[in-house]
Amino acid sequence: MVKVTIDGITKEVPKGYTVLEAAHSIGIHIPTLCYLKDINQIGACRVCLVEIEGAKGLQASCVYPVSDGMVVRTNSPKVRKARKYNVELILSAHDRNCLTCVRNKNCELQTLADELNINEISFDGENIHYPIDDLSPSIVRDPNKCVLCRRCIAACNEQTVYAIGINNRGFKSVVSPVFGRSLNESPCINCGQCLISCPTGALREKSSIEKVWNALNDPDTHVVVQTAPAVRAALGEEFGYPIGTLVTGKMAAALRRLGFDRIFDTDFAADLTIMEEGNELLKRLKNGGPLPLITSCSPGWVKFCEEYYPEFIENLSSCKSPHMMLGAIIKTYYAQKVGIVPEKIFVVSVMPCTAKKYEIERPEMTFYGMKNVDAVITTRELARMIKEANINFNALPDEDFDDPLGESTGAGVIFGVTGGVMEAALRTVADIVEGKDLDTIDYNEVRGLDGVRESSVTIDGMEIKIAIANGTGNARKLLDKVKAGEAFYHFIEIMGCPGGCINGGGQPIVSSRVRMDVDVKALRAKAIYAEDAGKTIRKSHKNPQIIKIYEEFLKEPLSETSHHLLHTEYES
Ligand code: HC1
Repeated sequence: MVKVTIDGITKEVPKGYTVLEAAHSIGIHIPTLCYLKDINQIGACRVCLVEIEGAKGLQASCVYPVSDGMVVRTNSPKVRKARKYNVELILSAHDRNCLTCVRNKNCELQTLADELNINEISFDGENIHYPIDDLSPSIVRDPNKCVLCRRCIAACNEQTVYAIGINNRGFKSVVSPVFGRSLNESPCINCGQCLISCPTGALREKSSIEKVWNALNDPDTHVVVQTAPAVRAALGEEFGYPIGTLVTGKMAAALRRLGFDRIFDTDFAADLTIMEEGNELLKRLKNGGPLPLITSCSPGWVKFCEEYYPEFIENLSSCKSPHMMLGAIIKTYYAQKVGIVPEKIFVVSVMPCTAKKYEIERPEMTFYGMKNVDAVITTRELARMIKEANINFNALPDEDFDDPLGESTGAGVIFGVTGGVMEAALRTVADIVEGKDLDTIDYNEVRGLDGVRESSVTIDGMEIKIAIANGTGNARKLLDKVKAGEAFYHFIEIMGCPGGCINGGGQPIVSSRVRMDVDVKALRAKAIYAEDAGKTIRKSHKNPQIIKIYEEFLKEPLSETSHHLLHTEYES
């Protein structure tokens, strides 16, 4: 520990802390812009400047280490003037169309300008107008709103994708893929981790809101919506609920008020995935491979695999992701039940993920020439639609999903957090192999938020080696070990985003300041496990509607119908 005095308060703080962390730990707020805890700590924006006795000039507190006896001033006239000057300079080159910006009221630059009492901008700025890159199916890049903080670059590097960097020099500096290309021409995996790291509106999702309104407004179209497991654990944040509040019932009610004809749950299809993928695992174990079986429900991860680890493509599960499965089931099984031709059905998926927008456009994601899913909106876009429709979300009653594809188990909901697919699969595979309803439901060995987790479970005397990676940076570490022959697993779960879908690129954006205090992933994960624990049925194969759909339609896991509707192939 070292003793520091900040703004007259003397305290002991851990050695190795930065001045920013030390100030924060004693309740003194220093404004920041480029700083993002654990991701970007580079002192580039000069907003967190402080005066340090004995140091030459003002120092960036986010990178300056504390030392014993240090005396710091975070709020002197000199500091305030420098901060204001620096933010004014940033604003002078910024597209200030705040009222129509997707980040209006959730923009860290806007908050800074307000907190620093900036009423006018003393500089003209360069005002170079850059073209907007909207060619990616997932992410729109608007360099006119970029503050060059590099948080997006750090997040992308953390994913080991390296799709973007700084190009050009001086006033012409711009964050973009190499040679100023479009994101669509880069190795971007569409995960959106850049987007949820951006303090402004320089990165946003490609909106499908209009497309969904058009479908809802068409009396000849039967519009069916499904919601991913992780959405319910985060949507409430857009309406002022604390992080980690479950709003499953209000979400279903809001979707009904928006005019969707049926409200189904992707969790049902997560149960269906377990039936198919669990049996695929058993088949591969019996036939000797290819092993490891690697999950394929995260489209960001699948793209990463194709781009960087094509030798593992044969290991990917042939199962389509749950929402794609549900799309196919809605347009066949459900369509037959309600007597509507599939061409008249429009399926909307509400996802915590920007890569799902790309996934639905993949040629592999069709069946009998039809698209599985017609539109994907993110959690944030759903919140915008609810606000646009003037629905008082907080006053809504809790309502249920519709039958028959709204019924799900605890196993389905835990898909939303890293380790969840593995745990759900184990709950079912263990019962199948042992031929009984086992008491084991919670597999605590696969839970947690560590980037890579390895374990083994013994089922009916057979040891199954398993591993879990979340975030493609961690997937890389794990796969490199497998490639080098340093590790062997039968079954691997990989999710493209750190923490899994709860932290997907389509989830509500939490400011850098809040992220200093709160483990967003842990709180949302807790909500997901709470929903699981509260379910009466917690194993996928016990879902009555899953049993029924196999009896009435699919016949058995890995059947011919399953093969046509629920499985796909990836080419190397
Ligand atoms: Fe996911 Fe999935 S859990 S991919 O991780 O398998 O996005 O939430 O919907 O499809 O079920 C995401 C979440 C989601 C699918 C499921």
